[in-house]
Amino acid sequence: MGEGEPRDGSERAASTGEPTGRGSPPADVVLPCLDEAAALPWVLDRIPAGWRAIVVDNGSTDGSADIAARLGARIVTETRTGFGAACHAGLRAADAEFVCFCDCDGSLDPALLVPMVDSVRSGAADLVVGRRRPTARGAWPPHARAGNAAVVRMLRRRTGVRLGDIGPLRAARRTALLDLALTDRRSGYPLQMVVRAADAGWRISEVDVPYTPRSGRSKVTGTWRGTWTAVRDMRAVLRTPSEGIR
Ligand SMILES: Nc1nc2c(ncn2[C@@H]2O[C@H](COP(=O)(O)OP(=O)(O)OP(=O)(O)O)[C@@H](O)[C@H]2O)c(=O)[nH]1
Ligand SMILES: [Mg+2]
Repeated sequence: MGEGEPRDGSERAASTGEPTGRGSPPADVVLPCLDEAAALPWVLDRIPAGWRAIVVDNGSTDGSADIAARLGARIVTETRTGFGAACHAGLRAADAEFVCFCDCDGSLDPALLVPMVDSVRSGAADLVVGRRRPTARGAWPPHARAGNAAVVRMLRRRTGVRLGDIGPLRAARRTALLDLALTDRRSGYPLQMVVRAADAGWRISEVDVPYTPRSGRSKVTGTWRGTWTAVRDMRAVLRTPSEGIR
């Protein structure tokens, strides 16, 4: 399958198994969404049974919010642009004991969140992060991987936490996440979550997750400029001393 080529739901489902959340505690899945009409049907179909999808519409002009509402998601509208603004609006709207985050572009399978939430529930970890493992060329362009690797090295120097990826697929307890009082509203949001969690003594664990080519148009990592902006946002997070961000 080539880069950017749309995949249909059956192919993705075959690669990762059927969605299942039965037997797991209900969780809310926050899905930041900026023009993801092409990906929404597959993404929402993969939300584990009994869980709630919270699609945070961040100024979409392609009808994403209507599509998501028709497919049964809760819609939250966030007018402030930025990945972090969308994620945080979703976190604030959530009310389940466990909150997950997942990109809404079809690159990550929300069904993979079930064991991640189980790990938090069992007390094995406070934050579980999916380490992206690309399944095809083009899923994760080399410049984006290089930027991510640099950020991971800086994270380790800053906190001692060893992660292979600042991945967007995550699970944690809702109240604990709110207590982190995250302030970044751009691309630094996922990194700030890890930094503050580390500073607060959370146990952070990582699991491998398949990363497939996104559906629709790339907004960040598909371009050098987008990647550079993301790395700049993340460096700003790492430069902020712990006392200054509490
Ligand atoms: N970049 C960006 N993404 C947003 C925003 N608001 C919501 N999103 C969503 O956040 C998720 C992650 O953004 P992506 O565009 O996939 O960013 P990425 O995965 O780093 O890079 P690409 O997939 O290559 O574009 C997607 O579901 C977007 O639709 C925003 O203001 N900026
Ligand atoms: Mg993406």
